[in-house]
Amino acid sequence: MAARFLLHHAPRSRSLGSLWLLEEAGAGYELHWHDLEASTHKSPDYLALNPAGKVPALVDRGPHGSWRGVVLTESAAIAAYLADLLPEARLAPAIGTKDRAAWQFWMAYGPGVAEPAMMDMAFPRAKEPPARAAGWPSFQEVLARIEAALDGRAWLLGERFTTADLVVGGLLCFCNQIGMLRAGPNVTRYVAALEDRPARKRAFSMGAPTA
Ligand SMILES: N[C@@H](CCC(=O)N[C@@H](CS)C(=O)NCC(=O)O)C(=O)O
Repeated sequence: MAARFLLHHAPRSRSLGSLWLLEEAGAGYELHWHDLEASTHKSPDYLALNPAGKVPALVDRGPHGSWRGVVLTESAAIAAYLADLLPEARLAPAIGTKDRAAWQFWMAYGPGVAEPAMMDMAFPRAKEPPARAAGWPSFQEVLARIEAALDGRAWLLGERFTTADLVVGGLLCFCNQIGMLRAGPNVTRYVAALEDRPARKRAFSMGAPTA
């Protein structure tokens, strides 16, 4: 039987976060490699899976391989889905536990606040929107919030790594790679610990198959 999950992935792209997650979870998966330069992610077949024409997209074939048409896009949605689907991987606090609220917050904070703030920093707008109308603050304020959240904690939720670290921390690692992270001591330590995770190293060292 084919692996349960099929990840549409491209090197040096956001889909690395989903690959990292599959490695953290120890899930069985196959990869469909895309070449963004060759626009394979704009083919009609792929647009039928993800009309946005972006990676990642995760196909879930179901526990017995018989599901059809179950496709998730959006990195944070994929992370939340897999964390709940694979509770034995302990990548999210269970529903009904105290830590779940914080996990839910950070899972929304990554794509809803931290990432837009990071994009605003990388690509400043010609005209800033009024602060009261913008849904996110400056990236330096985002960093200050994460710095405070990590005080005395290894990970965002405490002693246990969760998908919140993958979603929010993965963005910080990306900023670090491109030299845009002006971080305090907690975030600096946090990014180093994330970069040191074996599952992340495996995901980041996988090369596309040669034709
Ligand atoms: N919000 C989406 C963004 C995905 C995304 O922007 N992917 C980029 C790669 S980093 C992409 O596929 N770009 C190709 C294109 O738009 O042509 C997510 O988090 O999954």
